This record gives sequence, C-alpha cells and structure tokens, in this order.
Amino acid sequence: MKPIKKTFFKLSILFFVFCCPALAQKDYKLWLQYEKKTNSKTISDYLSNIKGIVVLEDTETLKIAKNELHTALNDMLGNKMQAGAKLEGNNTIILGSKLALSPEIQKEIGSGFDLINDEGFIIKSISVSNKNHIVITGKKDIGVLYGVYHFLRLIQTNKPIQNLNIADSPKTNIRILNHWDNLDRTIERGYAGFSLWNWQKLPGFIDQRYVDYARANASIGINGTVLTNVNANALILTPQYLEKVEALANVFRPYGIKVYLTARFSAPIEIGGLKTADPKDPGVVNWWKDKAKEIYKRIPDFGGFLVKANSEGQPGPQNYGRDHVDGANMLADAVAPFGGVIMWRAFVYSEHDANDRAKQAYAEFVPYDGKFKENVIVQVKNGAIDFQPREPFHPMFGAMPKTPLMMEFQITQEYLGFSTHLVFLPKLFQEVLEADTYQKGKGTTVAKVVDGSYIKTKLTGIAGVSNIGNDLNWTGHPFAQANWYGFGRLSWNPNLDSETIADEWLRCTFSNDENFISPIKKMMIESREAVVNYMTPLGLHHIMDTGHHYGPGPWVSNLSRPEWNPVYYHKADKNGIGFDRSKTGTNATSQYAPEVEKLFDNVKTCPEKDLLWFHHLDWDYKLKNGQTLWDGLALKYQEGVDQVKNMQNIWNKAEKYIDNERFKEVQMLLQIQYKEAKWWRDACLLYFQQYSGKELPVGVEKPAQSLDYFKSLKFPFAPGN
Ligand code: BDP
Repeated sequence: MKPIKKTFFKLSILFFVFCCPALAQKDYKLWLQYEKKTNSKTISDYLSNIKGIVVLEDTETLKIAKNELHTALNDMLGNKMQAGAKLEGNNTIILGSKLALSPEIQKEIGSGFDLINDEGFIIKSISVSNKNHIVITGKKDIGVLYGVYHFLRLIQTNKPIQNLNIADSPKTNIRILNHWDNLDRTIERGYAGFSLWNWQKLPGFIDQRYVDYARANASIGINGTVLTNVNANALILTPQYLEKVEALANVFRPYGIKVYLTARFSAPIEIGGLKTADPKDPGVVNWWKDKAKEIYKRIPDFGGFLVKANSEGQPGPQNYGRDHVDGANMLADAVAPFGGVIMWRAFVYSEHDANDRAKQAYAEFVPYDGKFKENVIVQVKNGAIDFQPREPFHPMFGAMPKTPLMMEFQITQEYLGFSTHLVFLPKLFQEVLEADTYQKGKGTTVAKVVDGSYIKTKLTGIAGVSNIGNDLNWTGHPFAQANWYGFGRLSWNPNLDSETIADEWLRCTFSNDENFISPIKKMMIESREAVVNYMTPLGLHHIMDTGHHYGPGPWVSNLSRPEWNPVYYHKADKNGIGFDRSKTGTNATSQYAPEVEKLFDNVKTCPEKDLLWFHHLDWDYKLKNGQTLWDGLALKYQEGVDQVKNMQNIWNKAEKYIDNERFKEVQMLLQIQYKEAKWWRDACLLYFQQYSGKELPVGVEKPAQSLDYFKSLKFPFAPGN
C-alpha cells in the first residue's frame, strides 16, 4: 500500500472506531434492541390506537417501567405515545400494582391475582367505560416491571398482542448471578474483560453500566447478584467496601435485584482481630451477628451470603473440628433477624479422600439432610465433577428431600472454549433440569427438585456463574449473551424449552426474519453437542489442559493432587478407556435412585453419551451402531469438527440479515473455534492412540501435527486463571 493510501486507510479505521459508536452499541444493547423493523404491521396498527401510558403509582420501579415502555414503544413503532396520559377518555396502557388499581379495573382482572406470587405479573386487555386498555399489573411494583418486559418481548418477537390475558410468576425465589469477581477487578474464569465493579471509584462514581446491568437482568427476571468471588476476600466485609456495596445495592434495588456477598469463613480473624473463626466460639458468633447488623443498617434488603467452605483450600468449619451444618447455621442465625439467606456450596472434595471425586460431595452432605436452618439453601453444581461440557446430573438432587437445594450452573465457559466458542448453554441446562431423579417415582425431575414443586421448601433458587465483564459487548462472544439471557429465562421457569429461548433471543437481538431465524436457531441448538463431540465425546470429562483449562491436556499427570490430573478421569490404558463408576468400580452409580442406578450401572442400558463417565471399556467394545469404541470415539471427534464447519457455513449465509459488525465478529470467532476443534480432535486422538494402538478409521482427518507438538503448547497468560 502506498504511504498516502495507508494513512487514509488508518484514518478511516480511526473514524470508524471513534465516530460510529452507534454500531458498537448494538452489541452493548444485548437483547433489548428496540428496532422499528422488528414488529409487524398488525402490532403497530393495534398499538396506534393506544394513546398513552397511565402510571398509577409513584415508585422508582414504576418510573423505570414507564420509561422502558415509553422509549421502547416509540422506538419500535415510531409512535408519539404520551408517557403521562390520563385514564379518562383514552385507550391506554395502565401500569400499577394491585392496590393502586381502581375497583373497576380490579373487577376486570377478576381472580387473576390468585394465579400469581409476589413477583408475578398479569397483562390483560380490558374495556372500561367503552375504552380499551391494556393493564400490566402485579401484587407488587416489581411484577409490573417484569410484566412490561414480557409485553415488550411479545412485540419484539412479533407475537399477537390483541386480547391479552397472561398471568405468569417466577417458579423459583432466588434467581441469581454469581460473579467470581475479585477486588482487583480480575475475574476468576472470566473471559469478557475485567469486573464491572469499579471498586476504586465507588461509591462516588456510579457507572452507567451498573444501571444497564440491572436493567438487562430485570428484563429476564434475575433478582439477585453475588458481587464477589466464591474464593472470597474478607476485605469486602470492611466498612470501606460495604459503603461501595451499598452504592451498588441502591442502583439495583428498583430493578428488583438484591445484593449478596461471599463470606470468607476466616473473616473474624482476618478483619475482626479474633484468634479463631470456630463457629461454636461465642466471640465468633457475635462477630458475625454484629457484621450482619452493620450490613443491614446500610442495605436493609441485603440478600445474604454465599459460602465456599472447606473446598479447594478455602477456610471453613472443619478447620475447627466442626461441620458444614455448624458453619451454615451459625451464619444463618446472624442474618435471620433481617430476612437474610445463606447459600452454602456443596462443591467439596478432598485430596485426602481416596474416594472417587464424583462421590465426595454426596457422601459429605447427604447425612446432613434436614439439619440446616430454614434460611439455608445448599447450592449444588449441576454435575458431580465440575461444569463439564456434559455431566450426568448431580446425585445430590435426588437425595436430600428435607433440604432446599439450589442449582449452580456455570454460564462462563471455563471448560467450554472460553468466550471464543459459540456454545448455546440453555441446551445443557435443559438436559440437566429435565433429568429424572426418580426420587419420588418417575417424573421427579431435577427441575421439580429445584423449583420446590416436589417438596415444598421455603427457599428455591438457581444460580449461574456469570460470564459478564467490561467488554463492550458484556460477554466476549456475541452469542454468549444468549447464555446470560437463557440462564435468566430458565431461572424464572426451569421448564422452558431451550429452543423457545433461542428463538426469543435471536428475535430480540437480531431480526425476526424467518430466513435468518430458522437456520441460526438450528445452529445454536446443535452447538452444544458439537462442543461435546470435539472435546469430550461419549462421557469423557476433565481432560482439559491443567489450571487454565484452555485446550486439550489428556496427558497431564504430574499435578500434586491426583484428581487434578486428566489421566485420573479418562483412565486410558492398553485395555481401554473410561472411569468405572459402576458396581465393579467405585460404585458411584449407587448414589442415584434405584431406577437411575440400574440404568447407569449396566453398560447395555447406560446412555452412550455418558458411557465413559460410568464405564471403563475395551477399545474393541461394540457401540450400538456397530462401531468399535475406538472408531466411534474417533468419529465423534471428527463429527464435532464437521459440526463447527457446518456452523460456519450457516453463519456465512446470515450476512445479509444483520449488521456487519456482529456478523464479522461471529465469523472470526467461528474460524477460531474451527481451528481449536481440530486441535482438540488431533491432540486427543493422537494421545489415546498410543493406548489403543489402532489406526484412525476412514473419515477421520489425519492430524497435521505430532503429539509432542500439542504437548509442547503452553499458555502462561490464558485468561481467567
Ligand atoms: C472450579 C474452578 C475454580 C472455582 C471452583 C469453584 O476451576 O476456579 O473456584 O470451581 O466452583 O470450576 O469453587
């Protein structure tokens, strides 16, 4: 390029970057893009009769609801709708909670309020004095806000809005993001930049991002956020930081979002100057009581604490010869007078326990069933190991009928290619939620255990380890926004179908054009199986490279703790591959209800997707399709790579339907994903081939590099570690 041309080129890039924020904002706006073209003529015709919005109460939450509705409708419909219309003489949209409704309107709603809980909403088309109105109401103002977002989603996704009669409520109480954010703003397992929480500038400076974050969460029904990492720092509990937490809580409150913190169990020593953190020590008990008082004085609706104790080196009650119940109940007593909750994590395993790691949490927690205080909920990861591309559901979900159990999903893609791989996680979440625990006979699904429909518990909840950072687009990958969105929707209703979620998200985020929606939705739905295939097919797990978990590392065997080594999980040798968790092995299958145990224990009935999770099998073992295990495994790896290629082809055809910026971003990311899928396939197959001693079957591409080459790859600065 000639110098002058080069300068011009550079200048135009600069112009593009700095003078076209509107383009970049598309990413930033998430699924809340209120675009004119997204809705059909019928909707506009119908709404054009509506002359204004009537707000019946003066609360912060209703102000937000009104502004959201007003801006969105004007943007989408080009309407000149009045924001502060009067009820008389007009067709309007009425916003107000139950108590603010006139008797006439209450009569129109009829028994609707019996159908919803405190956070639920009703959207109803009514007619009062010959005028047609749409009323959006709830028992509390937060229900109205949720109703507004639901109503807007109907318009965004081109759903009919005539004769509305909708009543909906969240199925769980605690719908919460877990931020693994450190006070220095790094994020453990975060792949979308640094933490949103700018502790240094808080409380004086309120970043607009805090507001936008709250708004995005409210729009999908999320009502809680744990601001800090489970590997906790006690400093967050000092006045210096609590003042900052208070500022955030004030921003989030009108959006229905409560703030929670992680409690470092040894905080009484570290910041309290005590000699011990023993939960039975009166000084410690009082310290936590005072701490709770101090927090609630600042933040009256503080949610409570999330605790990781005696896990991966974190302090806990066991350091003092006490147990999880002692620790959790002591904290529960401290927050109980203020309505606070303790979310006690069950993610425990020990290097001193020679037992199969997959069995340890169950073994440690199930004996405590029924022993926790009312305001304790035990937070259990979806599977017994650790957020793998696929895991059978955690056996604890079918085993503690007297204890509220909360689901913990990971939205950030620690083991699923970071924010570079397109993987639609609601598909994974749905698979777990639909799994049948058989705890109380057929149909006791994990969703039913979690949403309290199987045993009535005071507390129910779903947590998601956040994938949000300060990247312009929040989540690193434009499609990772769908995982945040989908998590929220599923925490509201764990029975939602992931395809419905993908459909909604695509329409709200990109376009309603069927030519775009149908192939891209298919691509999203298949993306989960693709990642399983190119990383850990047939039940393999935890064979990622060590520490950072980026890329394959099935060969890793030199770490001090046995269960941190991938070789512990795949157990490949000359005789075959897989972890025998059946009766002939560690008998982990016995932790499930008899029906499930039987299914997993017998190699003939064990679903092939979980085969090597539960069984160690001969390389020549015959799969259901007649292939040998070795051939089948190799072909699955290849299938995963082919699926990514196919995703690329599908995406390339989407160019004309969406903005160039997001199109290009996804295109580049898919190219990286394709390259890395091949890396996974080649590295794993070359490694396992040393044991199988067999040729790659026809149809599997030959690796381009040697095993030594793959082993030599090092990533000292892999993010999130
Ligand atoms: C593992 C992560 C680690 C977390 C831990 C946890 O590698 O960073 O601290 O889980 O959930 O997945 O506590």
